[in-house]
Amino acid sequence: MNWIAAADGPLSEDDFLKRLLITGAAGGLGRAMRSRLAGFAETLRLSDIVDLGTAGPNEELVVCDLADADAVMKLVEGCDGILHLGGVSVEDKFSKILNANLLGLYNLYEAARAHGQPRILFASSNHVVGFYRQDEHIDVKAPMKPDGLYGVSKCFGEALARMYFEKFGQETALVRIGSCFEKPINHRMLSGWMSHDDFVSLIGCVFRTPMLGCPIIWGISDNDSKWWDNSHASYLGWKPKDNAERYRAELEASIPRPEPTSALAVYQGGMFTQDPIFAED
Ligand code: NAI
Ligand code: 15L
Repeated sequence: MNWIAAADGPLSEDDFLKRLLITGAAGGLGRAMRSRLAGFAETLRLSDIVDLGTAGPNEELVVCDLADADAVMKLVEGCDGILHLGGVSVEDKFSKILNANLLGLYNLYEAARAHGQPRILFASSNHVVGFYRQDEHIDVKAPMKPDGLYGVSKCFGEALARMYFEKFGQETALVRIGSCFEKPINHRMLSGWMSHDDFVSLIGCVFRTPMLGCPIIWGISDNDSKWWDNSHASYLGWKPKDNAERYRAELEASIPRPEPTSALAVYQGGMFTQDPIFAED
């Protein structure tokens, strides 16, 4: 079986997971990870609330709503790792965020508790600290400053994971992803961008390290411009290799630099800081 090199070299057979659950597998990141993680486990169990297409050779497909506790209990059974990408991924009505990101996460942790505590990588977000300014450099000790209800739901997720770690020893990597897309698409992303390849190598480190604990990790590539310090997590051996700087010239030629007073240029969370509280129907 083939596995993409993680920190310093290929994983040995012993490092393979039997069954890795990927929630949110139909989403942008889920689709990017689906093929890249094919060799990471004997079986990939892919789940989403929407259709997932046709199963590949080592894939199991499960359509379910994270808010459905019984379905999530079955979903997690038999898995020895969980890459949790599922949920509402931008600002939205509170009822939607509540179901997917709060209730859904509670269901996932209860299912993990019932089924041998598989290690979890939780896709948290830079929006837990979105109201820090771009001229501030912070580490994981900085108090949260969420920039909307979506950011608050990720704060909840980090707190929930921490409680399950302290109370039950459930290990989770809390990855505060900056902007994980094919390439940075605005000036703000020159600081917060993480390449898909660097995310894959981070996933490798998280599931390979003998003792994970419950660290917060900034999900960013090795960008020249950085707001966040990952030095506390060096024990994971993660060495991101890409650098958003490579795209600066292309970006500057294609879009104007934002006004210095615009939220896009002022806050780490960019335009998320300007979102309203969306009204329920
Ligand atoms: P996405 O919105 O493309 O994918 C999320 C997936 O979750 C969707 O396929 C959606 O159908 C599924 N989902 C939503 N509600 C659900 C429910 N109740 N039950 C089951 N599935 C449900 O988002 P993307 O970009 O793929 O992000 C994945 C994760 O990473 C999200 O949790 C997001 O908050 C987090 N993240 C992503 C960043 C990025 O740059 N792509 C940055 C920071 C965090
Ligand atoms: C996020 O948390 C979102 O899920 C993603 O769609 C991007 O908007 C990203 O943050 C970002 O801040 O660029």
